[in-house]
Amino acid sequence: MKKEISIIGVPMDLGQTRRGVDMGPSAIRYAGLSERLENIGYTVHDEGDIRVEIQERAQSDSDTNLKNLQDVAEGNEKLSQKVDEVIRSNRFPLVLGGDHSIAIGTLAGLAKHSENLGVIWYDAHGDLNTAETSPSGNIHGMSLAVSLGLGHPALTNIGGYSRKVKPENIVIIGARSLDQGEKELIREKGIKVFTMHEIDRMGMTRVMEESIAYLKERTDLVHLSLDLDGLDPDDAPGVGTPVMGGISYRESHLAMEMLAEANIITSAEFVEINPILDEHNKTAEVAVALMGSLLGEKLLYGAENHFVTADML
Ligand code: HAR
Ligand code: MN
Ligand code: MN
Ligand code: MN
Repeated sequence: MKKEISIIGVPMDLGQTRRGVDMGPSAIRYAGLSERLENIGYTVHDEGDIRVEIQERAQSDSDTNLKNLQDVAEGNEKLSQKVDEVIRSNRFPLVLGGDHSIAIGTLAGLAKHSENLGVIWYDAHGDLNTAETSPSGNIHGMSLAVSLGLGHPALTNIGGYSRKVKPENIVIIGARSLDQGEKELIREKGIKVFTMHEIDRMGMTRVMEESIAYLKERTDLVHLSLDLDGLDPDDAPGVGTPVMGGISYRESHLAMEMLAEANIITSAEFVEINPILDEHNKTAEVAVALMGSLLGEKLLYGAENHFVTADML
C-alpha cells in the first residue's frame, strides 16, 4: 500500500434528485478522516473539493432524459484530471462523494494507468442503466454502464476515451435492487455478482476470498467503489436510496479487512452519504471506520480493535 493518500472531495448531487448528498465530503471530513489515517501512519494530503455546479444553477437538456447531463459531465471531467494527477504523483486516491455518478470521473482518471483495471462495486444497486433502460433518468444509476462504454457519449468519452473497464474485471457485491435492463446486461456481459443471496449462503469470508482471487488473476489496479447503500439502512441510514436487507457493519469491516490483508486495492471512493437524511453523522462515521479497516487499521492494531487509535495505546 502506498504511504501517501490524497483525499479528493466531490460535492456532486446532480446525478440524482434528493438534496444533501453534496454535503458528503464535509460530513466525512468532520467524522475525523484525516486524523484516523494519520494515526495509522499515512501522510494525508487533502486536495479539497472538485468544483461542481450547484442544483440551483444546473440545467437539464430537453433532448435527453438524463438529468443535469452537462453539469454532471463537467464535474466528472475535472475529477478525472485530478485522479490522474494523484496517480502520477504516486499517491493513493481516496475520493469522497457525492452521489455515485462520480465513479465516472474516478474511473476515467484511473483507467489511463491500467490495461486491466479491476473494480469492486459494493452497492445495493448495479448502476448499470443506460438512457434506454433507466427508470429515473438519474445518472448515479448509470455510472458503471458508462464506465463499460455504454451510454451517452458526453459521459462515456470523459477523459478523452471510451471504455474504462472490461466487464470481466468487475465484481458487484451486495446487489439487491436491479432493474430489468441491468439484469440483462449482467447476464449478457457475464459480470460477476455476489447478491445478498450469495452473501447469506456463502458468508462474507468466502465472497471476499473468491472476489480477491478472481481480481488478482486478471487485473493490475483494483478500485473499490463503495456506495454506502450497500450496507443495511439500519447501519447506514444516511443514504438517498436505502434498500432493506443489506450488508451489515460487521460484514463490511470484514470485507475491508480482507482487502487490506490481500493488499490489492489501489484506489477507493465512498459515495452516497447524505447527512440531511442521517441520524446525526452516523453514516459518515461508518464510512470513516470502513476506510480505516480498508487502509490497514486492523493489521496494525489487531483483529478485535477497530476502535483503538494510536493515542489510546
Ligand atoms: N436503479 C435505479 C435507477 O437507475 C436506482 C439507482 C439507485 N441509486 C443509487 N445507485 N444509489 O447505487 O434510477
Ligand atoms: Mn451506486
Ligand atoms: Mn446504490
Ligand atoms: Mn463508529
